[in-house]
Amino acid sequence: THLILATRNAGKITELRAILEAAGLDVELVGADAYPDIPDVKETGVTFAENALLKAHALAQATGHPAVADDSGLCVDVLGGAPGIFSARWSGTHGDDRANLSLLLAQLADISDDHRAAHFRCAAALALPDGTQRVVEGTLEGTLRHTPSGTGGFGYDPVLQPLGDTRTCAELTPAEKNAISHRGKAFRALVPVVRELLG
Ligand code: ITT
Repeated sequence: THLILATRNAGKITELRAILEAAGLDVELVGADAYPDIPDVKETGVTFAENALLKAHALAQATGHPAVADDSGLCVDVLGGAPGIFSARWSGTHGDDRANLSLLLAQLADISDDHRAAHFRCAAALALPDGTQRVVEGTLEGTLRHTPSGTGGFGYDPVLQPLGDTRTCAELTPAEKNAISHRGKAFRALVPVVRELLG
């Protein structure tokens, strides 16, 4: 089966390939970049799940192949859950990880260590060309550092320190991150759904 990863985020694609291949899915994974003529869907949902379903459904309809999508972000307690679904465009420029991270750290400059709880959240959606849709979620709880550390991963990884660890997500190996991450949890939960619906 041809399974399309409905994302143009390179960091996500790397992680999703590793997570889905480790789960032993017998599918050919093709990134959305293989379909450059299909315009990006507007993320008009108000939840991670809605946006993940929008992305997966749009690509499944446009290509005629089953598609999986990820909608994810960082939710900071003291900011009432922001940036949340706006994580990729928090600074105003979509996908500018450095600018997004700098703005967030500036906004949290006066917040002490005791009040820097945050979590990553990921919604993983599967959509079939016949309109069938499924979505599951995963989270990774942690605290936010005052300064970035590490070069792995992407996005806000250099500042999120998972509960129970002394390193940031950007200091974990890819396998260590996938084992505990919001994305790893969500997509491992999606695998049996993919098996059930695609065989
Ligand atoms: P696609 O819509 O093409 O998948 P995107 O980057 O626009 O790509 P999202 O709207 O889901 O995707 O935004 C995800 C953002 O959340 C991402 O740009 C990061 O800033 C942040 N994020 C999500 N998962 C993360 C992770 O594992 N580590 C660090 N930051 C993460």
